[in-house]
Amino acid sequence: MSKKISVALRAAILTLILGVAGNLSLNPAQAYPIFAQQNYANPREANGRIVCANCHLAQKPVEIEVPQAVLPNTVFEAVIDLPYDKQVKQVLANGKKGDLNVGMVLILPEGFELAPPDRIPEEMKQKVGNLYYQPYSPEQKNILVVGPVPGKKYSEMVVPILSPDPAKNKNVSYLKYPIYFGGNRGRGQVYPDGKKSNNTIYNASAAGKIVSITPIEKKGGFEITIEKANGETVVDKIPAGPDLIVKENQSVQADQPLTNNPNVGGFGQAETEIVLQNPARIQGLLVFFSFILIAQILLVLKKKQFEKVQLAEMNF
Ligand SMILES: *[C@@H]1O[C@H](CO)[C@@H](O)[C@H](O)[C@H]1NC(C)=O
Ligand SMILES: *[C@@H]1O[C@H](CO)[C@@H](O)[C@H](O)[C@H]1NC(C)=O
Ligand SMILES: *[C@@H]1O[C@H](CO)[C@@H](O)[C@H](O)[C@H]1NC(C)=O
Ligand SMILES: CC(=O)N[C@H]1CO[C@H](CO)[C@@H](O)[C@@H]1O
Repeated sequence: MSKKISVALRAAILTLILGVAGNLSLNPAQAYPIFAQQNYANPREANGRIVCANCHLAQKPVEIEVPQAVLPNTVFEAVIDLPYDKQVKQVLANGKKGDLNVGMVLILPEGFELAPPDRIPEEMKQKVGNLYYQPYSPEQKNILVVGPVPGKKYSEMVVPILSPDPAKNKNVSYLKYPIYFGGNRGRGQVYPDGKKSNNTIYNASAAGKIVSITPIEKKGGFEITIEKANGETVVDKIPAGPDLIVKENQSVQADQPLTNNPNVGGFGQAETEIVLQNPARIQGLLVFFSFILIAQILLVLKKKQFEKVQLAEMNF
């Protein structure tokens, strides 16, 4: 029990250090997996979409590699890759530019879970590093999340996984199972409540002429006043972060972009398969192979014997 608490404490301290080091406020747009955890009982929707895509609108590729088959009650690794250009900077929640964070959700078949530390081989521990994977919820130990963590260090992750034992868990069978994976780099564009983050494009809310662009004191950003054809005015607030691409006196259409799109990150999902292999089948297979081998040897011997007989006959 105390071990569990200390792991949680270390994770909390790590998050704090990362937050301070990265000059981040503990802004929710940074803490993506927790958002999904709070808002969705299951991170994978019925149509197969992983819910992170609701806030991370841009798409970027992700990769996952697992063994083709595993034996029951065995520790193996899933290798995750979130490729991106490490040089790029993104708009942080405070409007400044900074490095991208990464995060991911891994949906394993029922019964599979994070390998307990005492079962992870030393060599695998080295590869895992200081990442603390957490179950999605206390009931869903087969779903793992991590993030946000610095992308420069963790764009490749190794997840240590323990396979279940059908002899002990009746819900599990020796079958081929799907594994779903979603990975993200960079901040989201929308919060779960629908509000936009600083890391997205801002469009004109109405058609008309831009009559003024006023910088917002202290916080940064701009207030853009648009005068419609009927003389009414609307004010579009742009937070610190995205760059303006319109000027005073310019005419704009409704939904015309007022800013660039500062987002450099993106989310992607992938799926793969794993076979939970019955060791009895492998033993059976080995026995079968041995038989074939013996049969082949016997055939060869038989042939040699036959050749000898032939030779003997020729010598007559
Ligand atoms: C098996 O599945 C049932 C129903 O889904 C669940 O209540 C039970 O906890 C599961 N057993 C194990 C060992 O996971
Ligand atoms: C803003 O404009 C961009 C580019 O035209 C478009 O892709 C995007 O959907 C628009 N966003 C909204 C909220 O209208
Ligand atoms: C916009 O138009 C007004 C009135 O014609 C003019 O005074 C102002 O200088 C113009 N602003 C810019 C940035 O061109
Ligand atoms: C939506 C959002 O993330 N808004 C933030 C944009 O940046 C300012 C600081 O410039 C923050 O105060 C906002 O919360």
